Amino acid sequence: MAVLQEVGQDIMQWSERLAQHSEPGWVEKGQLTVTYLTPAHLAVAAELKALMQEAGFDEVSVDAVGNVVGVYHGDTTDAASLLTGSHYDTVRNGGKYDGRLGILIPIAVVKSLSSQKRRLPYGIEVVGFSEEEGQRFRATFLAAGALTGSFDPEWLSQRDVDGISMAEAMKTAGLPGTLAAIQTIKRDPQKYLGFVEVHIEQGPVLCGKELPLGVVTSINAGVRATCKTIGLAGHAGTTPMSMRQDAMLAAAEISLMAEQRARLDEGSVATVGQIQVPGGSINVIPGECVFTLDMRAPTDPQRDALVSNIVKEAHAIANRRQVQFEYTEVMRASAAPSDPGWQLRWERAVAKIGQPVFKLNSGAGHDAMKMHTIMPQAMLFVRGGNRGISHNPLEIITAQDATLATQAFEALLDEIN
Ligand code: HGY
Ligand code: MN
Ligand code: MN
Repeated sequence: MAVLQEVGQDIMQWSERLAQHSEPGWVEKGQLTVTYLTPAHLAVAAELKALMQEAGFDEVSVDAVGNVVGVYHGDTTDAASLLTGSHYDTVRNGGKYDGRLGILIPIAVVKSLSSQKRRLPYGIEVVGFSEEEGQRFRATFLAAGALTGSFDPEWLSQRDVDGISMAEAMKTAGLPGTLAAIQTIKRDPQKYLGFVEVHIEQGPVLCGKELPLGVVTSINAGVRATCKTIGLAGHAGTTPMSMRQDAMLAAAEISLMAEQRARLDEGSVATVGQIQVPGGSINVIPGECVFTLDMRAPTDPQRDALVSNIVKEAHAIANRRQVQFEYTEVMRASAAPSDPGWQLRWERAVAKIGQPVFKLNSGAGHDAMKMHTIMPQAMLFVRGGNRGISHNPLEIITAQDATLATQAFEALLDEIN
């Protein structure tokens, strides 16, 4: 197959083209926030649709949950397909490459195939997953969930901070917003060879080892929860320290405990990403505090031990402080070991383009861990600059590494026979 030269420049330009769309309140500050079905999100979907059409896909469509799907047929219409892609939503003030790189690289590969008028003995289906980050609604991986038949009907009635339900947001975006329409998205695994995803590493390993690419061995398991501590609001000036039921201090002690507990294990992490005293005042003892917990580990048993220890100790802290502790799990994803066959294909592809083969696990969650539930999957990581920082506007890659990743993807296609 023709080797793609300097395709990385195209990919960097396409990344900028997508990154021009951001939400009010963020775009004015030059920050990137694209959450599910906002006008900025719809604008990115339109750009992806156009990019796929320009690249020569045979079919391009937007499905009932907002996934942008491009199909490049194989040499026979009943050929099975390679499924690939990643997400195009972002965290708040996120980076330009998280998710998007894994859509743009296969678009570049199809563009090369189409320009050569080449057909493979299998099709290529590229999915721009519409929602992976779980920002606007507590419905993480909802897009991949629709493809795997695990879309939770409850999600449709979830409301965002403005009280808009997901179903209403779908209808406003011109989508059906019905479970029946969403259930038609489920993929039949028999029609696919497997799922591959290219993604930035989002960590410091490849950068530290000065390697452009890494083959993923497994994706860590995770649990996310929303939490609330309920104490007693009181006068900050007259209430003695010994008589307080301070909800925020209970949350703070729980947060520090979670940090300490995660430090005990190799590979476990625990994060309080959001914390707030609703309706708080400078001179009022917090009566209530809401916060989130994100807990992960390389295996399900290690994750489960981490979660149960943290939740048990959180209740003990709350009791000691005469505060109530409420815990609501909002996401649970099992560890997703790479399919050995697809992992080997990535290893061979990386070697074939003359790059060192380095294997690592993924601390970050990905659409691939959801697709893992119905078909074999494996991922390729691309080095992140700035020590691999991510979920941060400092997230960066190079055009050269984007070119290498695209060449590796092309080489992977040769490994499928
Ligand atoms: O949080 C994650 O691991 C992913 O970036 N959504
Ligand atoms: Mn992310
Ligand atoms: Mn991601």
